[in-house]
Amino acid sequence: MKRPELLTRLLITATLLGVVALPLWAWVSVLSNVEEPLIHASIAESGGWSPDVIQAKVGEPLHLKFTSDDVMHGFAVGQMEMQPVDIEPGKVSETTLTFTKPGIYTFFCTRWCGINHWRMRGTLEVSGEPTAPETVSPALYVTLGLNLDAPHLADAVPAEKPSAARGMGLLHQISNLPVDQSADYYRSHSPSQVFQDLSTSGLTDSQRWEVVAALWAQNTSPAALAEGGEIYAQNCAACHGETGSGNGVFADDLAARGEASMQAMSGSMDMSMQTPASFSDPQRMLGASPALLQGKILRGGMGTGMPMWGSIFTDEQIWNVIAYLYSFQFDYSK
Ligand code: HEC
Ligand SMILES: [Cu+2]
Repeated sequence: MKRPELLTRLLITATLLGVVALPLWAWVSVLSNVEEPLIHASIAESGGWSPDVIQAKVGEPLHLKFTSDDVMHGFAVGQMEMQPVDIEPGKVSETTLTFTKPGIYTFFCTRWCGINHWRMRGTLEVSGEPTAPETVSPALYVTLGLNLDAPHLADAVPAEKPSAARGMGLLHQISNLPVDQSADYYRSHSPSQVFQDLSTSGLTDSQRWEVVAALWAQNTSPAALAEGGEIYAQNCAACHGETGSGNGVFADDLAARGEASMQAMSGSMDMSMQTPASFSDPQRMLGASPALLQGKILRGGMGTGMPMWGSIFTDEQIWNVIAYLYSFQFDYSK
């Protein structure tokens, strides 16, 4: 290529850059700096989130700004690794999210702002192609065909809280116990079913319960129980009580408010308010398999005031909170 020709080309390129690219660049940067609308948070009775539907695209950062119209709220998106954002009255807080999968996400309030706190939920509609492979399998209660609404009371309960440590000793001593130590067996059986399965073991009733407690302890870990306990304290204790006995600070309000505080969902006309389930009731808890509790937690509703949590927590978080619920029944101390 001759020298003058090269120069001309360079000149033309530079001019084009100046004429087309620069303004384009300026325009794009103006566009991306457009003020995002402010998302207002207020207690559910005054409308909750406004707007309560947000759109986003896979792979494109979504910048959100919040303020509160009344008390302190919080923002988090279900099933997403993120730091919850505190939303205070008179202040603006912000966060940026990027999604890897399209779908309908649930965003929710992370601060107990009142009796209807858990109703403060909104929808995030994410469109586009997935950038990570998707693995969706049906929940275990669906695979097992469990009827979540059937009564599930245990027909036998232990005389006292069974010790997992003593059960662990028995598990190691006795070689041919008729139980299976797999996660599948644990998840699909209630403690009282396992107690029945142990009827040919030659153990006393209290020893059988101790073996059950050991199997339940084996299927979780101190770290998983700690995470489950944290989720419970933040999301469940206000209704179900710190000690699991169903007497949380909102339990009386729930019963008194009746219809008013019911979860808005189809079929809500048939709902009747109930006091939250007591996880310290052995008949109820020892008669429920982890799969059954998972179904109840995922689905919520139940014709009562139980919120649905399926779109909020990951599978692992739900198994951990279930493991924690059983700790109201079993003695896990060493
Ligand atoms: C707004 C109050 C409220 C909150 C918050 C709440 N629950 Fe419930 N829950 C209820 C009510 C009411 C019931 C129904 C009572 C019943 O069926 O006996 C229930 C029932 C349940 C049951 C079914 C128990 C059974 O044996 O049938 C499970 C499991 C459960 N809740 C777990 C949870 C978990 C885990 C959380 C937190 C992530 C939670 N709940 C948060 C009110 C609540
Ligand atoms: Cu709130």
